[in-house]
Amino acid sequence: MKKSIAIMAVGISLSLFSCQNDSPSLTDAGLIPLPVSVSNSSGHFELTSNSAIQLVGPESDLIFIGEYLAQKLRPSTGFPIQVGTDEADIKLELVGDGSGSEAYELSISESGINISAESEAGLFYGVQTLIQAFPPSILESKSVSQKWIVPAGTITDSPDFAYRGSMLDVARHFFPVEDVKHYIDQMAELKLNYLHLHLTDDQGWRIEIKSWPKLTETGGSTEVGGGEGGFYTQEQYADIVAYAAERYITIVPEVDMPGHTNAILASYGELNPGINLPDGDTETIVKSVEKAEDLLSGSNIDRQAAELYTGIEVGFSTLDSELEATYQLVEDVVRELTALTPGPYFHIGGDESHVTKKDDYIYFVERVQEIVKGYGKTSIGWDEIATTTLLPGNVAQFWDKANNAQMAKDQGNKVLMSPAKRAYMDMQYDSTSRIGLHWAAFIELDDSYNWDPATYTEGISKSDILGVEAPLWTETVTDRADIEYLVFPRLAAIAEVAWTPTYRRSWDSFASRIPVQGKRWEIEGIGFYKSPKVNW
Ligand code: TNX
Repeated sequence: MKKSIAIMAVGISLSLFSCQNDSPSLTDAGLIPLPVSVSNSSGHFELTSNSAIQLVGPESDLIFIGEYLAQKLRPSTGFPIQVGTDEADIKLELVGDGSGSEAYELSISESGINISAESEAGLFYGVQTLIQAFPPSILESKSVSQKWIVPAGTITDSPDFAYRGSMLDVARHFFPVEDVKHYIDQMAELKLNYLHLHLTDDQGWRIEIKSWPKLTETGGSTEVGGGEGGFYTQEQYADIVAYAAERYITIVPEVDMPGHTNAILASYGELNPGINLPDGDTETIVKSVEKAEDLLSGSNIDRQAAELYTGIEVGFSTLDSELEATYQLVEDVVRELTALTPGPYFHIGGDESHVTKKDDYIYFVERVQEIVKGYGKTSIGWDEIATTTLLPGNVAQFWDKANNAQMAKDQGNKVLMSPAKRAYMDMQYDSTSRIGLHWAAFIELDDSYNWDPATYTEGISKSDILGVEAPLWTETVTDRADIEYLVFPRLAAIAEVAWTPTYRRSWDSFASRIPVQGKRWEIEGIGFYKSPKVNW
């Protein structure tokens, strides 16, 4: 007992010492997500005007990472920070053939900094940690006169989950390419590696499909609230994919179907099984279910284009699963979109198809999985798809029903964890939040942090889980400021849930580190929500 008190006293005095000292320790640097292991040593590294970055490994592959780091360091320090193969005080080393894991090691001493990894992604994550180990002012865009010190120590780190994602709904409100790139930049700083783009919904179709041009001409022409909407040309989409890939982020495109398809039905009346818009009262959905069922059971459907929809009801639309033309559309869309998408996944939606009859839903989802497989991709779908027979390797994204996650597991398929009560960033923080919905919960910062994917849902354990994804639905989100208000700081919490092993995580630790991240966001001009749970 006495001994442990003595050890605690030494610990407290050491940490007081390190806080009061000019050069704080690595453990105080506000690293987010928290690395697996951080050990302090004495002293520090100082960046000077002679500092440079040495690439060890195939230069053509590493030059982007080296330049990325240099571009972060140059403006605030005013130092030239050359990047090349010459011996230098900051060394980025790719070990082996580059095909290894996302792990990295970062060691900082008086004489230099060394980041080594067995993959480029690992090196990139090491670079992110190094940037965080500098004072936040390193991110200033104009030169600041101060000493640029990094505390000495060693970090070894690797992610807990392979899939660490976020979703941006560009269908309810459209966001221009620059906003998506800005979002990607922020994701990269948090070591997230998948961006799921929800490209289509009742209110808008946001990706050019050359063989079905009216999808964007008509279907892309509006958005929630009646604004002008918009869409990405295939070139713009390819540009987003490439920009993300440079930051080790893989794009997952989603075409939501068979529900959430009013924009298709408004563009091509010949595909419409008779869906009309909900009329806005509280019984809307029920009524449209009944109506669509009547129409779907009729043999002589008078197919007419649906009206464009700018409201926020869900569950009123469906593709006609008995119509061959439906699958021609799906096949063409999957072909054109997968050709632009190097990543392994294609998201087929599958949620809230309330007006699709059960048998039709099953037939449709099973057939669409085959189409996606035919183009070499793995399907992801919202958890409802687990009520169908899943192809091996396909993934159910848990958002609502534990039962569906269980059905995916029982079929031997993996689950992507996006529980609405924890991971939905469109939920309000509390009743005073200026935008957001609250059908699932109010989600304060500690709520988005304090959960464990491996124990959240009964029956689903760690080995059943592909990873974690935080979606931002945008019914109430109209611009970049709105995105930032809902996403930050919660995305940082989710990033740590996905990266840092549970035994290393605690709310108190996160709450002590997030104010440093807040400083970084302030410098970067990110308008984040100042949660009252944190002493900013
Ligand atoms: C449910 S989550 C939806 C979305 C809405 C969201 C709003 C899911 C698969 N479907 O269509 O935008 O709630 O929070």
